[in-house]
Amino acid sequence: MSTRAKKIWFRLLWTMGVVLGTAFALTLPVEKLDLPAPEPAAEETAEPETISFGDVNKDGVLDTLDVNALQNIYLKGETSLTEEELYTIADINGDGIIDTNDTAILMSYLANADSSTQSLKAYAESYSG
Ligand SMILES: [Ca+2]
Ligand SMILES: [Ca+2]
Repeated sequence: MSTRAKKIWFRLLWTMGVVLGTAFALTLPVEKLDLPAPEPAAEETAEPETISFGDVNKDGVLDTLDVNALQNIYLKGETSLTEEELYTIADINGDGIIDTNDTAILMSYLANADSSTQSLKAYAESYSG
């Protein structure tokens, strides 16, 4: 290897060393920085959904519109609910099928139950036709 080649080679290594050394030095202070803890996420201020079970049209109220919406599911296949919601919201008797039995319970609940003291879910569980 000629002297000239050695010089070039040395210079190349030296440059790499400087670059790597600088890069390494730059990473150190960042790691040592005492970063403040991230702000805790803001508390959810949205109102919790009080009515969801049986609120098939999702307007926050249990009424005959939900009976209609329920009927639309099995009569027309129309609903704004996702498949998951169908079975958590619209399957009133929890048998895995959306049908007239669910409408019957919902209608009976609207006609007979005191919604301030009894939830639709509790009513459906005690409903025997
Ligand atoms: Ca509703
Ligand atoms: Ca059902």
